[in-house]
Amino acid sequence: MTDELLNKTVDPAAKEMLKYAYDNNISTMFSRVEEMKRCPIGAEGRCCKNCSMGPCRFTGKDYDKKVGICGATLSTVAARNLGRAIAGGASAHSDHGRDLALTLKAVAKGEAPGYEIKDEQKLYNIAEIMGVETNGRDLKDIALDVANRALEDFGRQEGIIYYVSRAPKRRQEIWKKSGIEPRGVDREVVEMMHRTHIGVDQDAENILRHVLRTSLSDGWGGSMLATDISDILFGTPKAVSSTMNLGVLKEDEVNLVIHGHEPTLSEMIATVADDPELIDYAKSKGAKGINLTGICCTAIEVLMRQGVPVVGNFLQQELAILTGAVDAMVVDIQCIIQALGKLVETNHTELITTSPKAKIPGATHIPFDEHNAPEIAKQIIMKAIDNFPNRNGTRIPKINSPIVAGFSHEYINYMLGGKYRASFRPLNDAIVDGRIQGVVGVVGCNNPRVTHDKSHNYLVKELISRDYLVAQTGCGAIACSKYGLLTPEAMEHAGEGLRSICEALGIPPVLHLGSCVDNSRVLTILTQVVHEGGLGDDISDLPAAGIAPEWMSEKALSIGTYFVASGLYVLFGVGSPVGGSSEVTKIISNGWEKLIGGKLEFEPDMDKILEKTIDHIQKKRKALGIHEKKERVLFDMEARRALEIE
Ligand code: NFS
Repeated sequence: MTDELLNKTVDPAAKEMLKYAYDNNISTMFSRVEEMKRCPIGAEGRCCKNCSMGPCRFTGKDYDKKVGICGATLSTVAARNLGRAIAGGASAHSDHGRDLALTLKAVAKGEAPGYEIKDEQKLYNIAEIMGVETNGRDLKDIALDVANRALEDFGRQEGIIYYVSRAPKRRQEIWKKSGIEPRGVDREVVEMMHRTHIGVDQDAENILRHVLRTSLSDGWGGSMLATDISDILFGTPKAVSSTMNLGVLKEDEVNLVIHGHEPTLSEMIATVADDPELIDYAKSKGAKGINLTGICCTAIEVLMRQGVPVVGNFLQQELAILTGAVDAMVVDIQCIIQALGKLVETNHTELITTSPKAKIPGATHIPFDEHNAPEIAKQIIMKAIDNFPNRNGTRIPKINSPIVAGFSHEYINYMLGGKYRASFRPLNDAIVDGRIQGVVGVVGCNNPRVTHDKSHNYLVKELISRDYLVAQTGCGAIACSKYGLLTPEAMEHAGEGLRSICEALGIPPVLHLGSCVDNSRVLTILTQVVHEGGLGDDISDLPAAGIAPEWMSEKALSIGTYFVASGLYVLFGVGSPVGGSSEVTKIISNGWEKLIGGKLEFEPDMDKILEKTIDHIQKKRKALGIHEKKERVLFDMEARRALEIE
């Protein structure tokens, strides 16, 4: 049994903690996944519980020919289930974006002490996109208008969201033609819930079209706003080095772990943690200092901007507490599992919830308010310090890896061309001449149904060895950085072409782009590659693809779908939430490809994912006429003259 449990991860630090959990009879997600068998009906989207005549389950022989009590077909049911999941994912990202817009508004009005506008240039850029006048205006007035326009995008009833104009022209036309231009973020989500209510939209293709629209309101709306406003308030990331994995916890310092998603509180904690008074207070309790670390996406936000080390990804949240060294874990929203509340009953960790939207039984609640952030951040750090003397033996795995993160779209632009001639030209040229075959995003969660971190690492290594540049975000980025794949040294795994480019440009072959909302940075990068020229006139022309090999959240589904709606081929591992309906499976792959140029597939076999990704990218290269390797010819004078004569 231990071996079986230990084989659920490839991470040696996680293995150490799982062994401890096993020896002490402590359950974790890794063990509970064995006890909780998957419901095959629900897993494939074959169950409708949208009204209380049911739940109607599509089972038995010829299940696909059955209908529910209301007459709903399996394709309607599967499409509705996917629609509701994506509405959930889109609202999570977007509510996060809304909170940041409200914070920006409070900062602009001088009501959020401790916060400031860190990246003025980014504010000007976003103001321009939103049509906010900047000439001769006070920075705070511009920020107020930007915040108000961002907020308009959530509640917009007519017209379309501002950022649609950022997409390539042809993409905008495709959205318009197929009727999926996103209007207000809230409107699309509400309409998704309405359409999937009993007795409303009963045409799978039509429901799924609105799924695309809802996801676009996330990708080009809520998520992109979250990223941009975070950059304005906390700074646009630049390359930064740090460390990763459970070994970043310290034996002799107060360990405070931040977990969740929004950077607002975590940034403030990172700022306040250096306060000499607090450090003295920590010393008075016998600690050498305060060690701030994080888990999941909020950790990535402060990693990208302040180099804060990361304890681990989604599946490591319980394991961090089991080290006995986490004096406090402060959480906000999303991906914080309820089991933590129970786990801290028998461990010394103080679990602190901070959002009115996310309380957990067993946790202490300290409500966060951006109008009084430094005080609250201090209070939280004091709680961690006060808990340091209560430790009852620690077992920190001595395992961590270096990482380079911080590849925002702006920083990549700068890396590619230098400050005065920033441009994506070198990247486009490398793709055209084949030294880089294509660009693949390998992103998303961990899922205990598949081996922790294994698929992320396998795919990334295989891709870079074949000259595909990889971009990563979220728990996928944490997964690969634990094995050194997000450092310049990862070059040794890269193919010759990719290596030559990375060496020339000084970038690693795997780029860490940020948290999950920062997948919107990938949209911006792909758009800039299109605008740079030479690779078609739309995202769907690019030799690019996206993979979420270990996904589990509704947010992941929303991200994958907005990439599809933006023209990309996206593959998910694990299993298909619509696998029960062959019709829905067809609509989201071939049907969507015809409609909008992108397609969504679910494929549990990693080798098939790799093969399909490569096939797709090679097809795109062929369509662009760049599939044949051209030797780069250096012309001498004689050759030049010959050309002129012709
Ligand atoms: Ni993304 Fe970030 Fe991780 Fe999955 Fe959860 S932390 S928002 S949802 S588990 S990648």
